[in-house]
Amino acid sequence: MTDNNRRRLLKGLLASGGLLTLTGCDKLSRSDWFVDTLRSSEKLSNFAQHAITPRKAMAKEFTRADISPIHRPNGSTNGSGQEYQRLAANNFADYALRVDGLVKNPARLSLNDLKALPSRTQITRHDCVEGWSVIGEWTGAKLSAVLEQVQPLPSARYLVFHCADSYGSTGSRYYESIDMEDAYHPQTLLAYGLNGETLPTANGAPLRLRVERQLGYKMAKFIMAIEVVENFEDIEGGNGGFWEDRGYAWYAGI
Ligand SMILES: Nc1nc2c(c(=O)[nH]1)N[C@H]1C(S)=C(S)[C@@H](COP(=O)(O)O)O[C@H]1N2
Ligand SMILES: [Mo]
Repeated sequence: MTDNNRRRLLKGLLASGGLLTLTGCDKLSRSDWFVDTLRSSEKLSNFAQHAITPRKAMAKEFTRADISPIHRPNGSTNGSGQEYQRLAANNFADYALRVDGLVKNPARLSLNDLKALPSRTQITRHDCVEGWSVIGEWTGAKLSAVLEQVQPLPSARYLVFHCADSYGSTGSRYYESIDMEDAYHPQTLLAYGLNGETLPTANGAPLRLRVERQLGYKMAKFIMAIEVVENFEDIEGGNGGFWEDRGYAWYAGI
């Protein structure tokens, strides 16, 4: 849809109040949650702005021929802690992702539960802030599908990913956060597969985030829990991520 068409559609929508039309329009459609949020009128102008200049572009996707021979791991190459070690020893058969916080239906999702959700496979480039890139084929559950199940409350603004490792000798747990815009993006995945195989330990087994238009440090590996929050001021250093607490930008768009 061109910007002009989008503007025209929006004008029509705002005049008629016909928000349901949105669900028929691919470019504008969101989850029911999002449409529900729209129904509260104070959010409407905010929405109009987003629809006209969306932060929704798709990241470039590549072909199989472009896949890097080795998907270079970085940061922690294994989870740590008793719980993670116990789960890993049993091939993650007893793993369950906890999803809680500001949601209507808190959930515990096994790998089989996650694999039963709508999934996506995409060949994308991973860019690390250190200046190197790798291309890999990721398979995972769409994060939007998880959110449709747990139903974030209207006050929900961010998802915080709690990981099983503490990086280096800091003793602090790795964690990351993204906003709802990225959470509902169609390429945002909870990945359990890399290059046609089960996600290797070094790359974040059993589950890692793919948020394709941001730098590598946003892509939390060894995810144990997702907490839905209104703000992250009281979590760890208060800046929304392990590296953010050490000075990196919270929004690492590329
Ligand atoms: N839990 C956790 N997630 C993490 C990291 C980490 O150390 N721990 N490192 C980040 C960084 S800086 C990068 S570049 C990528 C590396 O992903 P890869 O190991 O699959 O290449 O993971 C990110 N996610
Ligand atoms: Mo990185």
